[in-house]
Amino acid sequence: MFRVLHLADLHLGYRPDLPAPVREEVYRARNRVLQAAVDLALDPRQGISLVLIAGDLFDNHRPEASLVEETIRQLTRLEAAGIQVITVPGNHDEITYNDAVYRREAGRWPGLLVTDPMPAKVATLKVKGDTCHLMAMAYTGGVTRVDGPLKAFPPAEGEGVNLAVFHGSLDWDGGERSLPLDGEALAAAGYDYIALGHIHRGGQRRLGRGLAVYAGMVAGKGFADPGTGSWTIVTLGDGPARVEQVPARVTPWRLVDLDVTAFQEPEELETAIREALDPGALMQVRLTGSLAFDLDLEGLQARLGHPCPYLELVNETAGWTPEILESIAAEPTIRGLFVRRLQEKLAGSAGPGEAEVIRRAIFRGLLALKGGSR
Ligand SMILES: [Mn+2]
Repeated sequence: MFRVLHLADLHLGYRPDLPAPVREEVYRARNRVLQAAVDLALDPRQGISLVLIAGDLFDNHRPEASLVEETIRQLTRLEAAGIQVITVPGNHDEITYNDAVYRREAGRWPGLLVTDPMPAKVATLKVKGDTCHLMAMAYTGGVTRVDGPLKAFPPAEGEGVNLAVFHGSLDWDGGERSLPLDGEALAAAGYDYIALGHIHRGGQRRLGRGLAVYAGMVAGKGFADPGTGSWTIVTLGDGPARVEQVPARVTPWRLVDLDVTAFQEPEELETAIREALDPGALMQVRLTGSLAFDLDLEGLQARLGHPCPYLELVNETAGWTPEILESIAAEPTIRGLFVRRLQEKLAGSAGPGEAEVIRRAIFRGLLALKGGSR
């Protein structure tokens, strides 16, 4: 029996789309995730004997030299402690290119670096006395033959644990550009555990007698790709594969939708935002519904200060409530005239598409007349 730390999609070197100081902070924190993984693997309480990296260790095929050095240093710590490490290139850190990190550093990459362009048995390892057959591949543009989901997987060996590592998508939906894997063929191959990378939200599925698991991305890339916040540890060699998730200390990305329709005053909105905030998270608060007051997003953001590592307010409201618009339209002012004109247009609009454009024009126009930008 042995325990495996299954990693995938660390995306080291990724810089999020955030203002400069926060971006660099999040970038540095993400690059420390590998060290955290190695620390976890070296923790004697975890009893890890094997570390699998199922693709997209790096965010691109040519990461910064200092990051490459640090990565090699961390993986060497595993080797020095007698923990075996297997690296499979992904689609972000594709091995295809001549200047790909895995081509340039192949000679000194710690552990086993998988380079076979088609599914193959790449090694038979001895792990804590167990025999472990390892099947894997490295997608290589122009060499890997894909004209549909991959089906030609080497069959499991009779004795020992059969372990597969792939970076791709189980069962092609047609819109997926990365390596498609045929679930039925994988099930028929008879592996005990299929360590997958590529799907960042993680997940697992029974495949024949084995278990296919997406470890998921531990540290998020953004509000739409927030990461799992947990490590995947697997016990093999003693009955069916057993998977456990261990919480990781990473900064969460959290997106909160807040309906503003019920609020009468900006202060109520401010209070509701404060209540929705997680002080340890990178946060986006999306305002929805209709506004019963003037929304001064910049002013609101300034009043909120820095209650968490990052806070982004996004106005996705439908604009002002009809009552507010009526009262603005009644004003003997430029903005009153503006609203009256556009409301006339709205009354004679051709269809819902045009009406929506006019509503947005009213909303943006009113903000512009106030000197606001959103
Ligand atoms: Mn990925």
